[in-house]
Amino acid sequence: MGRRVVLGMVGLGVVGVFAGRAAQQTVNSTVGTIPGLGAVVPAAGGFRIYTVTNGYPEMNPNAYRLAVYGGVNNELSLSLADLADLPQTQMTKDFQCVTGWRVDDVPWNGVLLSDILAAAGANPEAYALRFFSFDGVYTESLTMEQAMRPDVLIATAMFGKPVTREHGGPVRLYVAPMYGYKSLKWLSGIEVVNTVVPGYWEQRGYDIDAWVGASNGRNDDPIA
Ligand SMILES: Nc1nc2c(c(=O)[nH]1)N[C@H]1C(S)=C(S)[C@@H](COP(=O)(O)O)O[C@H]1N2
Ligand SMILES: [Mo]
Repeated sequence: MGRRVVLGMVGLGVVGVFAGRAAQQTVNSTVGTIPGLGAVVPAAGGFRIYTVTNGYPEMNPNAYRLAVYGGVNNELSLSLADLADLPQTQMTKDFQCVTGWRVDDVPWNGVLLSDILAAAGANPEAYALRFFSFDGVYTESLTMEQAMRPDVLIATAMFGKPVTREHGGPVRLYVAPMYGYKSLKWLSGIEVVNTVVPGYWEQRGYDIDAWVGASNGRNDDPIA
């Protein structure tokens, strides 16, 4: 296993708070104007089920692999059993879509993204990450600094049960302090890269740094 990734968190705070306020203003003026969401299906607990493809991709849990590659010492291809062997993290946190709906107090389980990056021996100098979905279309991005936060999870369970197919199972990303579009479903790959490549909605005008604003009643201080 690779060395632990150690990154300083200093310097995120002020920029994060400021960007959060700016993003909130953008959000207020864009609610209800997201194109291409298609059929939005209501689900348990107030979630809406989103997909930018025609449906929900299917994955045999035994065949599932999470690829971790790019700027790493050890490329990984993690089965669900491999993920279960890594340190497990639980957190109960809200989920909020940029369009306005929100689900309070969702219990999440999985592996911290930082623990996966440590297992891969990710280059701590690398600036960013790209995330890929086995739906073949959706992508996301985080900076390395964001990815190392203790509230960014590779989620294998929601509400105490394996992540369902419509919620992005068997494995999805959960970025607690940011709007739901950062929480990519049907996760298949994580690439360690040197520049941020904007994700699916970010290429369509949404903020790359999607901090949920304090004005929405959240407590997730970007400084964390
Ligand atoms: N692959 C994929 N991931 C995705 C999306 C999507 O359409 N496809 N929608 C995003 C958006 S905008 C939100 S709000 C959440 C919704 O999660 P849910 O469908 O589990 O409620 O998933 C995010 N991740
Ligand atoms: Mo969303």
